[in-house]
Amino acid sequence: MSNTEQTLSIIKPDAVERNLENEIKEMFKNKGFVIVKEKKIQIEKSEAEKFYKVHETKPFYNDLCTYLSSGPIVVMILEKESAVLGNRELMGATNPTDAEEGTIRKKYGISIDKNSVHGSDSVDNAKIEIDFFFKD
Ligand code: IDP
Ligand code: MG
Repeated sequence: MSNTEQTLSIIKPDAVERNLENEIKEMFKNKGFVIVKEKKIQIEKSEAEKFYKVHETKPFYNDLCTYLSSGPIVVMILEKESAVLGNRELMGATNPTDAEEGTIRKKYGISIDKNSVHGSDSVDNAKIEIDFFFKD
């Protein structure tokens, strides 16, 4: 039985700024992800606050939203079998220090805040996040 899913991926400002967009996309493609839609945008802080609303009580919320809106990002819909979990595995742990060899965050992440990529954490959140960026 096939279980094709879509998930939302963001290449964050630290990675776009270092021109890592193509290398990171290659890592997705090499794992069998299809990039269904993509766009390079810069968002307002107010939009980042909406996107990360789940974290609004966290001490790092304000810095996180300032950061995500600080420069261009690449937002993508990725598709493959079990895409949500597969993307989380390929991204690696939130803190690059804890990320496994071969993951994007291990390879490119600078710190827990500048960790190069975002990925949806569940199928339900993937739908919400895809709508957030791609609902016309
Ligand atoms: P995730 O991106 O691996 O799903 P979340 O816990 O959802 O991690 O946190 C969202 C983002 O907030 C992280 O990617 C990271 O950039 C930032 N973040 C998470 N925890 C901390 C922290 O303790 N200090 C600073 N930033 C953090
Ligand atoms: Mg998360």
